[in-house]
Amino acid sequence: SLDMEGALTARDRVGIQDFVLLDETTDAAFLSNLKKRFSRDLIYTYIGTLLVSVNPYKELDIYNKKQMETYMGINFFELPPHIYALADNAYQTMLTEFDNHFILISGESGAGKTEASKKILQYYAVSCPSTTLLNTVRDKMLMSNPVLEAFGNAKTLKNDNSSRFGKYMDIQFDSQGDAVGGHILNYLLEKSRVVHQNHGERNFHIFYQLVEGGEDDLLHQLGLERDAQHYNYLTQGECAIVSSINDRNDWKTVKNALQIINIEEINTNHLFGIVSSVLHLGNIRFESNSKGQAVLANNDELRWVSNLLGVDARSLQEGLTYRKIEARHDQVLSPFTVDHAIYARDALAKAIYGQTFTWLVNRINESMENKDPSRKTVIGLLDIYGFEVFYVNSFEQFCINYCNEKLQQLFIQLTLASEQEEYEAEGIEVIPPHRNHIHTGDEECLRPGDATDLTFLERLEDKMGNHPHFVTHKLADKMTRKTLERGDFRLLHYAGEVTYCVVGFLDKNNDLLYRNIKDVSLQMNIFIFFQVATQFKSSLLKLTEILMAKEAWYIRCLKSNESKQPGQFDEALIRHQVKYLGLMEHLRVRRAGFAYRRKFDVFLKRYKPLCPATWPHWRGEPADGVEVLVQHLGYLPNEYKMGRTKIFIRHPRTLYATEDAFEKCKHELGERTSAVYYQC
Ligand code: AD9
Ligand code: MG
Repeated sequence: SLDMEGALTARDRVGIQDFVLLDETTDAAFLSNLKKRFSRDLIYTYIGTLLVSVNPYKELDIYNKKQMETYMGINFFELPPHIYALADNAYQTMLTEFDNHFILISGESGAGKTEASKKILQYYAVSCPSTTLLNTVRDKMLMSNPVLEAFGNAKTLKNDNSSRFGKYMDIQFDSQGDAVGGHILNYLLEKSRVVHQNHGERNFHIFYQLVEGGEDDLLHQLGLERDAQHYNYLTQGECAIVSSINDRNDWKTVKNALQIINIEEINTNHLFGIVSSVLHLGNIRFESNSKGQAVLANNDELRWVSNLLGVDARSLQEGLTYRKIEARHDQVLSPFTVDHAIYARDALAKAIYGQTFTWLVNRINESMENKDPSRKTVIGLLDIYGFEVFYVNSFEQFCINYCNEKLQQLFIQLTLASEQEEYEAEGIEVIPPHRNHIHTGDEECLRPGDATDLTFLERLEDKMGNHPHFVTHKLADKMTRKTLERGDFRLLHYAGEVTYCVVGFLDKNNDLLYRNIKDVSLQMNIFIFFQVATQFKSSLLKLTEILMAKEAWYIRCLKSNESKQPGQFDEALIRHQVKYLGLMEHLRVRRAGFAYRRKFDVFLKRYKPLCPATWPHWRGEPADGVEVLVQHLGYLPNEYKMGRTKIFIRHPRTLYATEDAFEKCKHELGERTSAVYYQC
């Protein structure tokens, strides 16, 4: 019967689509709701306007054009939660309020951040009004993705397409809402991957794409073998072939994308020349002569490198085997040992690749540049590398995790402050909720200037010795000491404990190129400037400023399981993420004051069928209509407050009851309500 149907509400079928409406704010209730939805492929759930997303590890049919159209211009809460709804809401708000926004996408490695950012970009590409001229800007923005992913993503143990750089992209809109331009800021590429990969990991995708997919002619010109196994820099991880990756197809996509972002053929050739030169460099071997000095074991590769880069072969050879020492007016060449030579070779490969990446980002930015200087607003998309912990963690993990820590702090700062601000703006008084202490790391660590890795560690001990979230072998108690090596330090991050091995920290931090290698590399016109890893901290600081000046939207991505299995919901893993991402806290803050708030007109539009006085039309002010409506529904005075533009509802159950009534009424009204509410 109708009653029975009515009783089986949306809630039973698909769980609660907004955690704010949960009966109780326990971890168990939270997880059970998430699981219920996940089992029905409903990967999105709100906490108010924050979007929680659980990686399904399978293609869902929810990202097509029809879905996009469904979400265009809708009210946020009217349709099932979707990333398009959040994208649309940010966009509509930007248009009506003419201000800047950003979408912060966070979550650990493999949680789905990059996929989310792509979905958002695709949504804007389809949903914004279009003219032929602007279509080209749009295509370029979309096509920047495959290119940057080819050069900046790699297979790691956590993710087959792991971002190894941080990316902040501004999408610029004119006052009509047309996407008119874009700009990318990139953060600290993990250059060490160019010369070294851990077991089970790969180098950056582009190398395999080129070797697998590159046309015969091209490979011939570049002196490359069609075999990744041939290259030192591609084989250390022993997994050149990955089942989820089709390097040959990706090669075509990247080539096409390079064209669309206006990289001329000559530069494309140059670009692949440089990529190849890195592979050749990696195959240069050294031998020790009778004096213990490094000499080249093979000349072919050197010749290829010098040809491809357009640098003098002799000075390249010299740069790889001698150090230039300046003595008064003289320059003295001091020979390297084999180890030093390998170090110099790898340093050059990393520098070349790093600068190429910077060059690419600059070219992409030129091509997406907004030529019209008139007033514009932006939506920024932040997609960085996620928090990651491996068996051995080095400088790269330290920077990545530090970056995540900073963004978590920003999130906390922004969400709590903005909650308070909204109450004030609406003239509503609430007592701020009690907050648990949230762990913060210490940024003191990101400073150069030590002589060796171990003196760096000692200085860390001096500086941080008393910090409760920092421990080393020397500082540890007996039990903990057993789990630490002498060169280790351990930090308690917001997302968990990580043990870092300091070996190589200093080199990586200083990012030194030997002097004469630097001279060689300066011969290449592609070099624009030298980026030092320690700039990272200040660039993150700048990023924070950029973000603080905008209105924030949040997507919190959760990794469903460690083995990339479709549909698998690893409860312990998810519980841990829910905890460290502060989702329960966020939820409690949302509910501590007034759990729910909606603009008067929106509230009225949805619930007006519930009251004869407001159905089908309310002719007066929306605020008055809302008042009449809630009186009719029997809201008690302490259950809600009328703000300046919104109604605030204290307990979810109040709204909940209203929702249930609405569900029932919808059946009775049948076709009269046209919106496809809760069509999941
Ligand atoms: V990392 O910090 O860059 O290592 P991300 O970016 O968080 O990480 P990514 O977006 O790359 O993770 O997602 C990892 C994989 O999960 C993807 O390659 C997809 O295979 C899978 N994934 C993620 N999101 C979705 C989705 N919405 N639908 C289907 C998804 N599959
Ligand atoms: Mg990513």
